[in-house]
Amino acid sequence: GHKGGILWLTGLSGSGKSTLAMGLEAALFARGVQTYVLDGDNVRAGLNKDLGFSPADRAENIRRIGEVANLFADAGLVVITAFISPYRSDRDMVRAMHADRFNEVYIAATLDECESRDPKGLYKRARAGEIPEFTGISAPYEAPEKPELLVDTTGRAVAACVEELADYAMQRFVT
Ligand code: GGZ
Repeated sequence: GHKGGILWLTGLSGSGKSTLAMGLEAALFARGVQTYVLDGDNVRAGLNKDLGFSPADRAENIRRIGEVANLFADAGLVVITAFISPYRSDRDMVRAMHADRFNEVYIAATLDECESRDPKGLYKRARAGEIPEFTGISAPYEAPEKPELLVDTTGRAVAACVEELADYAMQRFVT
């Protein structure tokens, strides 16, 4: 069996968080681990649709996601969250909420790399001044100092990154 827990992915827009979260969910499903993915599509569109991207709104976004992750982890699931969560203080707040079941996972890619990927054209729009407070351009990203896991996605296949994540999750949550 396995216990509940949280894999808290953090990284720039375009770093690969959502792609890796979905790949990891499939990889863990194949290994009999029950997961739930929280990302912008299911959280910012609903529960948090009243929130924008000011520092205060991001803090509240992260706080609520932390609480929801707590509930799913209580139910025994491995929760995978995929939010930029750019502020160290917000991530530390969630860590304090969960103590030992919180795992900070830094999905690392340089700003140059993320900007060249630009899958939704957001960096281009941010550079043009059309998106205020855009992380990496006009708002900060505070990289983790001591993440439980660092996955470097630059120049690596998605499958290789997913394997690294799945191996970590297996040793961390499977009993
Ligand atoms: C950063 C923004 C912004 C601003 C809209 N800054 O690449 P995406 O599009 O699909 O993912 C980004 C997502 C970030 O939401 P999070 O909830 O992960 O952010 S945080 O943890 O900081 O609260 C991006 C889009 O929303 N987006 N405006 N100004 N990303």
